[in-house]
Amino acid sequence: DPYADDPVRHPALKVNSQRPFNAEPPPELLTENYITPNPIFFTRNHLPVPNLEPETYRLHVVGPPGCQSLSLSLDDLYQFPKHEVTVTLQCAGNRRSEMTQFKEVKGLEWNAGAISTARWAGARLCDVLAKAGHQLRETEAHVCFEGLDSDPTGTAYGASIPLARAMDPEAEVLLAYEMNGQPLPRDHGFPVRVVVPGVVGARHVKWLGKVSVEREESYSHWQRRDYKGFSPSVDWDTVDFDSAPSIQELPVQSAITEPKDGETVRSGEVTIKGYAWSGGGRAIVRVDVSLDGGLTWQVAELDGEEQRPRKAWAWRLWQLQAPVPAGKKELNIVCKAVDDSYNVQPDSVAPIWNLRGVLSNAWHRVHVRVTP
Ligand code: MTE
Ligand code: MO
Repeated sequence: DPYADDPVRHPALKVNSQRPFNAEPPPELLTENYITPNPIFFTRNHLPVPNLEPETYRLHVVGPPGCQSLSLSLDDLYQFPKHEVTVTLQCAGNRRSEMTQFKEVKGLEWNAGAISTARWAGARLCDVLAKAGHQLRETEAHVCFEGLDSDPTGTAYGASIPLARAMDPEAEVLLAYEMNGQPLPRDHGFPVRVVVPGVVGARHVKWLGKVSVEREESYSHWQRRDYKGFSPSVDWDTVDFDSAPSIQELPVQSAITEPKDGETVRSGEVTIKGYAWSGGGRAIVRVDVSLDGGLTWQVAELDGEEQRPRKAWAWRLWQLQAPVPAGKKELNIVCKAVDDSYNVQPDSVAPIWNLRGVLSNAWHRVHVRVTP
């Protein structure tokens, strides 16, 4: 059993798949803290968790011809200026189960918990690439990452991001060795992972073994044959993965974490809580909440840290306390967020449904009963 050596996990996690391990925190725990505690941070593994020795760990940095190749130990990485940043990581498949309800898709049945926030620390990728003598600023180049996790044929997890993002100090791409002040937990990439603020989780390669600058995107299955969006009309017979760009920045997203779907709330006043986030550093400027399925709206209060323009890498938590309209027996609670480009969420799944169930960001809906 290649999974026999996987780490022990927190019992509160809702498990979607045991081998490989995929799990999300329950909604009410997800928004209990602005920073998600490490033990309940959602986990998305495609393969068994490697068991790496910090003493012998080496990161291979391979530049284009003319550049130096580096083999960096953990101590070597600690010599670079330590950079810290709070970043929300979201899987492209977050909220996939809502797409499934509309029409079958292929993928893990994530609810709204395939998203979490941590304070990450490590070396900036641009500093490490500069050390390798890397001065290219070609718009066509890519930085490819390879994990040290692999399948029985020896194929490793891999992904890439455009070189321009990697080289931009303002993009704050990290080779992270700390998560919330602790060494990375094994499930989250010990000893080193990539953190790409504002970009889909799939590019945040864990158990990082190799970084290389290439003319082409990563040839990994997960870069080329997965994590892409398609029209609702595309099915498994007609899909052409080469025709769509790889997902990088994610669209605006929000979800309700309290109350839960199917719950009973007391008449009088109801407290509604949730999260909102957008990709590419776009800040959340507003969250609208409806108690009547979207007929009328109220503006929620945004909690959490104030966001820097163009560098809003982390989510906002939000809440709304609202009187329950007299005589109501049930509430259809809906939320939708607006980012600082005035991007909005689509009102329903149908127009954004896709065969892989990614980019699921329709208005989030929760139905509750009211006790008289
Ligand atoms: N990196 C490696 N090496 N192997 C993986 O399976 N999964 C990716 C990414 N990095 C993965 C990986 C995906 S799809 C996501 S959403 C994030 O890691 C999840 O990170 P987390 O488990 O720390 O939440
Ligand atoms: Mo993911």
